[in-house]
Amino acid sequence: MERRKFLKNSTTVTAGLISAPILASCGREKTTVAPIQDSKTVLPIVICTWNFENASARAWEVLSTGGTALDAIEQGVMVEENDVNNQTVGKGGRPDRDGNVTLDACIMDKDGNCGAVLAMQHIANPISVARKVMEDTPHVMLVGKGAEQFAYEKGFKKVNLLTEKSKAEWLEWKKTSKYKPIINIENHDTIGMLAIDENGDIAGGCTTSGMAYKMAGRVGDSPIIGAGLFVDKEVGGATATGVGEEVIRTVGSFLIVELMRQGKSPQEACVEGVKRIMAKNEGRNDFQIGFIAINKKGETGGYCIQPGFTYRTYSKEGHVNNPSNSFLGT
Ligand code: SD4
Repeated sequence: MERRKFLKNSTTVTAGLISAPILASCGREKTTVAPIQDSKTVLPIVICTWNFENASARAWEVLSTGGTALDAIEQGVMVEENDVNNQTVGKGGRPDRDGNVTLDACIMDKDGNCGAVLAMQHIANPISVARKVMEDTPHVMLVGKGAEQFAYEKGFKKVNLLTEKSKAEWLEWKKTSKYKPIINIENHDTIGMLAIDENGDIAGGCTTSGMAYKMAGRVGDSPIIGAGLFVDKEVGGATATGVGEEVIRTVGSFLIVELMRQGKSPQEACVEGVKRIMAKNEGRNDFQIGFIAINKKGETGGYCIQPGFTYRTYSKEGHVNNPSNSFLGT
C-alpha cells in the first residue's frame, strides 16, 4: 500500500510526455524513460478484443472527457460483464461442468500495480473487485471464496450469475458431452482491453467466465498477469483471448510486450506470439487464440490462429472494427 502511494507520488506525467527520470514499473530502481516523441501519436485511444462496440464506446466516453485509462478500462469491460447476452463474460456466462458460473478478471495500471480475482462466484463485476484487490490490499490475486468474501466486505452484492439461457444450454450439453469442456473455435468473446489516456498513461484489463463447462476450479489465462494481460508504460500492452492453457504456457501477453520492447510493431509482435504457440502445437487447427497489442505511441495490432478474429479501436480518428489476418488463413 505504502509503496503504491509512493510510486504514484513519484511519477509525473504530462500530455504525451513522460518526464524523466522516474521510477521503473517494478518500483525498485531508478530508470530513465524516453519521452514520447512521435507527433503523429493518436492519444487517447482504447482497443479491445472482438467487436465490442458498446464496451469500447463506454471506455472512449471516459477517455474523451479527460478520464484516466484505468477508469476507462473498468467502465468499458463492465459493459460486457453486465451484458447477459455475452455468455463468456460476467452475468450470463456459461458455467463450469457442475453448473457454477465462476469468473476471472485482472487489471493493471501504468505503474505495474495489478489485481486479479480467480474462480469467483456470485459477483457481477469481477473487474471492479480486481481493482479493489489492486488498490486496497497488499496482494495481487484473490481466489474463490476468499475473493467472494472480500467483494462482500467491499459492498458488492450477491447475485445469481447463471441465466436461464446458459442453464438450459448447460443441461443440454450434459446429455451428450461426457463432461468434456468446449475448447473449440466458436467459444470466444472474452474481453481484453488496453487504453492510453490523454496524459499518456496506459492501463489494461481482462475479464471472462472462462472456458465453457470447464472442470470445477479450472482457471485460464485471463486473470493471470503476463498471460492474459500485461502492460508496461515504457513499451505498451497486450491482452489475449482463446484457449488459456496455451497462452499461459507461453506467457503470451508478456511475450508480446517484450517483443515490442525489442523493436517489433504491435502487429509484428502479435504475429510472433501466435507463431510461438503454433510451433508448440504443430498440426493442430482446432483451437483459437487471439492477441491484441498497443504501443505507447498508440499504434495497434491484432493477430490470431483462426479466421474471423477482429478487434476494436476507438480514438478521435474514429471507431474502427479491425478484421485481423490469421495464422490459418484470413
Ligand atoms: C480462458 N482465455 O479462460 C479464456 C477464454 C476466452 O473467449 O478467452 N474465451 O481460457
